[in-house]
Amino acid sequence: MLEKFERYPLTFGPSPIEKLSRLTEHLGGKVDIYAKREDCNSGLAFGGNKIRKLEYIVPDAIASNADTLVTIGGVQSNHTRQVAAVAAKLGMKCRLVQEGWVPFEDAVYDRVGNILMSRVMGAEIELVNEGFDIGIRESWTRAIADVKAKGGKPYAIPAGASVHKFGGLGYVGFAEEVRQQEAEMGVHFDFIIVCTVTGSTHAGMVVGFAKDGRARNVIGIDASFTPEQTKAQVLDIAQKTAALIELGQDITLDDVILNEDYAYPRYGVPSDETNEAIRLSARLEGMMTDPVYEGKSMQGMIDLVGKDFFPAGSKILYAHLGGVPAINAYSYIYRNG
Ligand code: 5PA
Repeated sequence: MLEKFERYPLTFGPSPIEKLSRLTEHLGGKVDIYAKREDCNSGLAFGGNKIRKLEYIVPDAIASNADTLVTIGGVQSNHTRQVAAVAAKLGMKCRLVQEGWVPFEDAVYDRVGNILMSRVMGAEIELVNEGFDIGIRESWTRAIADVKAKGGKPYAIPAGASVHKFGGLGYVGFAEEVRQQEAEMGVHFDFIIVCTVTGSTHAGMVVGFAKDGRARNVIGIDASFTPEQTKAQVLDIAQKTAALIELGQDITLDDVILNEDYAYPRYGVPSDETNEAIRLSARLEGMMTDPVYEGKSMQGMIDLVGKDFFPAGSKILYAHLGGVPAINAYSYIYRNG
């Protein structure tokens, strides 16, 4: 599906799929749970879903002769950390706008985890006091103009690398990779669980799995707490990506399954139930998840298993998209584990 697109390798290769046997057993054993470990897909500053997306964006950045990658996220954005790592690897500069998307009051929220690593990797960081919004931000447009004004050649990457013309391709490739691994493992996944915020991870999967009729088996768990905007963005990216790769099938709103039940109390703030899900998968599997994204999709998957949402015998693939470094910024919550 992606043969005509250039890809710049940044990952180790296919990310591993492992069975979560103890979690499966703990939840009653009626369904089998597996994880695809996008959280360890690369050696670039702990990896994650943005690295896979950036493989299809970097060739365009190089072709444009840019010398600075410019992007945006919240203070503890994983995306900005991954862009900083890729810029370092390519020998480019990196300019990051980090907005106050999360009203969280850990004393060192803006000193540890993702932002710490971005600083160490040499990114120039501007903290901006603006609230959460997955759309195009004025602060980002200003940063791009500023790089130009100072004689640099910016390459603009939107939040989450999502509303970029190639933003959906990486997770189309994920679906191809899963099909290959299914053939090798002799397993067929009935459902894929994905955490959704800026949308191109989910959108790419919808397009990639549409090829074998599984678009609606991709279960998005919203973590944005602005699900209408997120769902519209997933649909838009999926439709544009389908056209770009000449999928030959229409993607409609019904193909975007987004569960809104687990994003509370708001973006970036974990609920008690999210924290319990983080502890459960950590204690049963040694698999860490974070309070902003993957803890919420883990909570959603666990809750849906308990509600018999998945028919008995289903095989479920939890896409672990990374993000663990942010947990350092929430240290007070986990001070006793
Ligand atoms: C993020 C995103 P999408 O933005 O593609 O929907 O992916 C959601 C997601 N899991 C899921 C993890 C660990 C993520 O980091 N992170 C953003 C960031 O700035 O880090 C784009 C919001």
